[in-house]
Amino acid sequence: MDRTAQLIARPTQGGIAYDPAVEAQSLHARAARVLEDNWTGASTVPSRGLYPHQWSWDSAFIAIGLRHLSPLRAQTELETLLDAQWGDGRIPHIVFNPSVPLGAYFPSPDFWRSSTAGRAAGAPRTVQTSGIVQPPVHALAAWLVHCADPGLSRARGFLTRVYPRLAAWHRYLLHRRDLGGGGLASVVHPWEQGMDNSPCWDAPLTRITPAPARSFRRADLDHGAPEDRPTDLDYGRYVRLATDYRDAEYADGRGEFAVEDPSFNALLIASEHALARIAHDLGATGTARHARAERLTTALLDRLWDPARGMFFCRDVRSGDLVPERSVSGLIPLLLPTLPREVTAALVRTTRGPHFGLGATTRLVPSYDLLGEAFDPHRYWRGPAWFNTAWLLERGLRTHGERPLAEGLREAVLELADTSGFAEYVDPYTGEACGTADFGWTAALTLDLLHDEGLSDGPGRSEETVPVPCR
Ligand code: 9WN
Repeated sequence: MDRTAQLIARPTQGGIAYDPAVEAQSLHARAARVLEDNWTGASTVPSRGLYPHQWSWDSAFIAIGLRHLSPLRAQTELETLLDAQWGDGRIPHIVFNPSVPLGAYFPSPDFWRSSTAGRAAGAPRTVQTSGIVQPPVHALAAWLVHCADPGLSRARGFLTRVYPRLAAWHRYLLHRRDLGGGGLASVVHPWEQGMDNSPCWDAPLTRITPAPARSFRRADLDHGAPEDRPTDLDYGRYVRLATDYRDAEYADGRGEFAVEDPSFNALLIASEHALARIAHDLGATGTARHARAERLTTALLDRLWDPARGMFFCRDVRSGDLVPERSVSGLIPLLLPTLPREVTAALVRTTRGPHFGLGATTRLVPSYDLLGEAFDPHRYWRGPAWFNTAWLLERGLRTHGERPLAEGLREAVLELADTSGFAEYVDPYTGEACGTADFGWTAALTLDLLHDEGLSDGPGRSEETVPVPCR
């Protein structure tokens, strides 16, 4: 029996019969239990305590795992999120659950005031949301969810209903968020990129006057270890940026923080390829979308690639400079199928090299440079390893034919998800659990990798010409 089978259901003595009590303890069953416990009836919370609402990119990753348990629930997860989309196309980073007390998470709905401050941008009236966004993993997730059960998807008109919304979402990012004018989307808040406290934001954030500490109350410190969470100074800056954006009625282009990020844009490109496949499934050609994805890939290379350092970097749009911090974000474009061969080869070298140590010094790829001055193996996005970035890199390595490295990473994800109790993140060297336990995307992506065995890969696979398997 191979390792995956053991993790799905550990056999009793003799390896033939399955004891249900033992099976109930299997990694698969425990991951499914986390998703069941975090399900609220229409969507899944990242964590019952720390993050008790629906988060945008969490839901996309969660749907990718949920499709193996219930394709219907996975479709519903994405549909619930898309029901909260704004008229201008943005998908908000949080959809608030009205039955959760206001004090359970900060910033709460009364801070964002989406239905009033967001009116000009077309915020929905029936549901309260934040006004910022998160990385566009959604079209990729929608395609993978469709592939889990195309019959159910067609019977429910899933792709027909989500396609125009996803297209509007990409239009928003490509038109309203091209703040640098070079074709890439910018984030206007560190929370938008998803790696909140990354050292990449330190320099751009120095321009921001923090909101006074007494003007807000952090709820995150009630749950996480304070020494692992962002500092009060950083939080004051996050609050100031969000306040200013809200007070400008969420109009884009005026704020002092605007950054082009490699991972955010790589996910947009991957999702644009997925939208092309969705369009194709609905009877269109998808060619224009693949072409747009290629133009975006060229812009990503032109604006964010550094050949000397062998990885991508953020560009601070307000100063015009690249931010010289090495973040896992700069490796995630490996996900893209049509990068030049020398770029993918350099990315693989950097991933294995001293700054990230994959297959050498680290068990999972750290969120930030092991040799960077700001490295801290436990502080939020300043060194620990997250499971969603590992999943994206595993996919990228496999896309480019790096099978042994991909397999090693997959095995490490499964083992550390198991031993850490589906931790939010782990120490990249030791795998020690950090943050909250029973974290939604950790469980979901564990399930996905458990189901992933035996998928094809290969160098130079073109998503445009090869009939793409549903992955
Ligand atoms: C702010 C929910 C989210 C993730 C982010 C992660 C963290 C929120 C916070 O939790 O961000 O959005 O309060 O720190 O950084 O990636 O989506 O799991």
